[in-house]
Amino acid sequence: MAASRSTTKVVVIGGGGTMGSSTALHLLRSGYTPSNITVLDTYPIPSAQSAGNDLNKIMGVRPRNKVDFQLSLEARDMWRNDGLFKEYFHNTGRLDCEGSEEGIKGLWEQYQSLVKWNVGLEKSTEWLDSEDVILEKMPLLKRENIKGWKGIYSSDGGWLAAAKAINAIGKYLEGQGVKLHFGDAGTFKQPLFTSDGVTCNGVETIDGSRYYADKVVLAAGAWSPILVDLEDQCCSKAWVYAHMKLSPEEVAQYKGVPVVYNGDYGFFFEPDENGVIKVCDEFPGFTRFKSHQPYGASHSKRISVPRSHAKHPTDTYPDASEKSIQKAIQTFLPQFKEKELFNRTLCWCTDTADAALLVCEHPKWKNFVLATGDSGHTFKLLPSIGKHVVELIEGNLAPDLAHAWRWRPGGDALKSRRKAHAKDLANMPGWNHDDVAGIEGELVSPDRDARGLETGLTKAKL
Ligand code: FSA
Repeated sequence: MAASRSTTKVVVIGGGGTMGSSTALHLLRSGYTPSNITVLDTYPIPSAQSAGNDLNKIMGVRPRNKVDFQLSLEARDMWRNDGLFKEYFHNTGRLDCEGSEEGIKGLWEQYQSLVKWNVGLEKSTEWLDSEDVILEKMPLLKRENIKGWKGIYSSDGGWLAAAKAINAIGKYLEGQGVKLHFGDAGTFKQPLFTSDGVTCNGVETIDGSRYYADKVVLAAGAWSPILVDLEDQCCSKAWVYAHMKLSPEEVAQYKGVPVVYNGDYGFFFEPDENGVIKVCDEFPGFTRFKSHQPYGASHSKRISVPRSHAKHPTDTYPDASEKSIQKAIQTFLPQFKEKELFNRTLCWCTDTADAALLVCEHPKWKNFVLATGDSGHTFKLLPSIGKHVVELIEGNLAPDLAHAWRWRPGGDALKSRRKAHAKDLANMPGWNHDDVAGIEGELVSPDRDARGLETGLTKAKL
């Protein structure tokens, strides 16, 4: 195995994002030769259009099954102990609360599933049965806003400095001599195949560059189902956030508070080193259905196409999101309800029907490996997920992981495990701030190549 690791060439598409950067890291750590690893991304690491390029993400063990459980513990261990990652884990604790009957029932089930494993979570996890005990954990909440709430407090949770952690991987990859290509030279156009037409041996990017390899990994997050036909197994959706800035006195008050989450309102994090708090609402996501033909599809189909905030920096989020973010602020942080919000942003993830990852070899294209289907909860696996992608590449992924992450068309990724269907951005006024002169996006009719992929101006703006 050692010899073949040193000679095997791997291309990672979307290597500037969460699953891609982790894959490149674990290839290096497994002994692959740096110059045999090629990372492609439209943007430098951390890719500006990756969901992982964010101020913070929630950390905490919230397994839905045994596979999730093992992965979460493995990742938690690396966030705590791995030299590359540990400075990005902020162990402030995590407070999940619910106020509705249904929400409390779900939370109680979650609590029971956490403590049943007998691996220490019963010590780090507390059931909070009243407003009083919730306020003990988070005295800055207002009693009148949390009437009837119950909660789970996880002392092992907190938040992850997401973009910084991916950036640390990027710097390491660069320092080790991994080949990095960004811009048009890093933007996927199509897989390349040997003369049998089914064995993938590389990738062509939109500038015409060709990168030949033994294995190709597609880890393009929300862009994955746009680039390659995934037979509707992934549905890309946007979630939103906004930032607010606290004064030094306010920062002093809020420093070190746990991440507070409520499924009916959203969540927020302690201020970062610049006094910035990120606030999110919680909802089933926004789709953006368009007619589009991913590589491998025989015709154009209706598919939710992400729109890169990086390429559309004047976009914000729908008017409806402003209302729900304000509602979250009034509930969690009422004293800040007059604060100016900035960096209102859409952030794209891709849901599978059962919210498990899609990490498998493409059933028709040998050596073309998928590492996608984040379903909104994969950032916490940044330190470790790439290890399992490498196991897949080497043909020794554990059977339970291989089963959970298998190619499995047929489910409803649009609904996924959400409470309701996602609304489409076409029906959500207020978010799209294209130049009215028609230079941007939708007003320009796209050039299309033979596969129907948008090319030229609008391709670059997907
Ligand atoms: O890891 C976690 O459970 C945090 S989820 C963060 C989030 O914004 C979700 O709240 C949202 O529903 C979507 O899945 C995107 O990620």
